Amino acid sequence: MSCPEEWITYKDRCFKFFYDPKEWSAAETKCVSEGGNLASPRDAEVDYYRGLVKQLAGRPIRTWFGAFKINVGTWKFSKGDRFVFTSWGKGEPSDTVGKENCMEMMDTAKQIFNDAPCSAKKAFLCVRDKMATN
Ligand code: 2F8
Repeated sequence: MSCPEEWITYKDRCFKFFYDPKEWSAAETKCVSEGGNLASPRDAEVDYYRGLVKQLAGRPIRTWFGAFKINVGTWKFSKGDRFVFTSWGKGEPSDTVGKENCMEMMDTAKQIFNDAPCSAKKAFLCVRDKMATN
C-alpha cells in the first residue's frame, strides 16, 4: 500500500495540504476530486496535524478539517469514519453566534480545534487511504 505522488504518508493514510482558501464545502469537493476527503482528525494524532500545518504553511494558519455538524451536538466526518473526537479547544465547539457548523484548526499559537462558519474561506487538509500497489 502506498500514497500517490504529492501526498504525505503518515501511518496508514495519506495527507495533502492546500493553501488556496476555500469555503468548507468547496474544500471538501476539491479533496473528493483528489480521491480523498477533508481530514478526519484522530485524537491521538492532533499534534501531528498541528506540526504538519505549521511546517507546510510556515506558520499556524486557519485550516479546514472534515467534521461538520448535522444537528445540535451531533458531528460527522465527511470521510464517513465514526466521529470520535474530544480534542476541541477549551470551551469549543462554542457555536458563537449560532452558525459554526464546520471544524477548523485556528491560527493561534495553540492551533486549537474550533467550530467556525462553513462559508469562511480557509486553507484545508485532505486525507485519503493508501492505494493498493502491485
Ligand atoms: O473565543 C473563541 C471564539 O473566537 C471567535 O469568536 C469570537 C471565533 N469565531 C470566528 O473565528 C469567526 C469562534 O469560533 C471561537 O469559538
